[in-house]
Amino acid sequence: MIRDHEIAQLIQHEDQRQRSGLELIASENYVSEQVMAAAGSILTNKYAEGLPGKRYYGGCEWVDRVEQIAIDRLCQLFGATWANVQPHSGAQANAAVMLAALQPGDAILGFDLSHGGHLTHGSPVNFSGKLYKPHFYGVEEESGLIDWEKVAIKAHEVRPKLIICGASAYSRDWNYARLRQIADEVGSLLMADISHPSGLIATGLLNHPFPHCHIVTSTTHKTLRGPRGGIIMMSKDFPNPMGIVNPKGELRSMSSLLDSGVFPGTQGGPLEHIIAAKAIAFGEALEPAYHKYTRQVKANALALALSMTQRGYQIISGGTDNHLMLINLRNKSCTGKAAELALGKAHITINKNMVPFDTASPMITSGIRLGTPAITSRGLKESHMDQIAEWIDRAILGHDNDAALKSIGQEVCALMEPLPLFVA
Ligand code: DSN
Repeated sequence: MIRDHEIAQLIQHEDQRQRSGLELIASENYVSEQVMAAAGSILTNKYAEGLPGKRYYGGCEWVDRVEQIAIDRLCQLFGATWANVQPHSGAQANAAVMLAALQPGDAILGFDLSHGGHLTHGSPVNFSGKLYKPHFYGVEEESGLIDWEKVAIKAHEVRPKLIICGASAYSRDWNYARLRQIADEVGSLLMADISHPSGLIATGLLNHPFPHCHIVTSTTHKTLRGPRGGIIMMSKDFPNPMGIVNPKGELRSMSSLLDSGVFPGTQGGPLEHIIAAKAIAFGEALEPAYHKYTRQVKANALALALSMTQRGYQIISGGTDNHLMLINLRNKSCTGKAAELALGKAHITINKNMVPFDTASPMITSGIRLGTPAITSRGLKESHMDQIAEWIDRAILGHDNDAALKSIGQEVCALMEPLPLFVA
């Protein structure tokens, strides 16, 4: 019970916003009551720097068990043999990997942010682009697809120490096997950041980065449907290829470098309340109901993409294999910014997004990104997707007509308000 009236009221408004609207931000989701309860639990009071059984503080006997359960369930979910569940976010997970695997100034090769990549994969405004020497691959202008042979050419040209695959706005699957061949040819480590599609990967609906990728990172709050946070995993440990030794002169394992990359490298005390919530979410993801959920996420995305295409919207890469789609609005006389604003007035939450080869700025953009993880958690099915596409189309075409947007908003709320926030 929150007694701070000011904050309680604001949380109440946000609760109402989440219940009444259509949440189409591809990176958002709704968690179960038990995940929320753990995230708000008494474990927030505990300091536990270190790892289970190896802490710098007393009194860790219970959080040790919580954290070990989280590690074990995560390894089971992804077929990993090693995991660290402490990163506070996906960005923190990626920072820890780079600290462990690279020296400042080393070359890295990632997917271009403006083509759908992520800030932490080498953007010049991020630590990854400031501390390391970033190079990028992108999609083809015609097809909107990544050409793996062009990635190979780029890798041979720049000889990166780390190749990063994974994206925030790419609706197609990844060829991890080909990327591993490329990494081996140039003597690079290969890291997959599966933050977006991790839930679909865990349930076998997309290619699996293991055993091809040396290291895999993810957030836990997108398709994985856990609390906000990050994770790092490996399917097989190996001696670090950088030749880093311990005080006895022995080559350190990659797992020990990654653990050190998280703590003390980039973080202090782990958030054991969030780790408990992660453990619960991983447990939920091991249940058959979660497989049903991820299949529905994918089916909903396919249905929404089809309905948008039928209304004349151009989806980058021509469709979707996963939970999201990136839509080019250049043929609709509406910028991404204007679409985001108009849809917001109609109680439909989306984000503006640059499209590949965009000439508009990141604050304006020529596109929008739509995703189905959150609406699927609320119980929506393929049969609802055409209605959603119709609302989006009406809102974009009438983006400067506030009365029309208000009327769409009333229809949206009539559908969404009676639905629960979380359907297992
Ligand atoms: N904010 C995440 C997303 O929306 O995809 C990326 O960090």
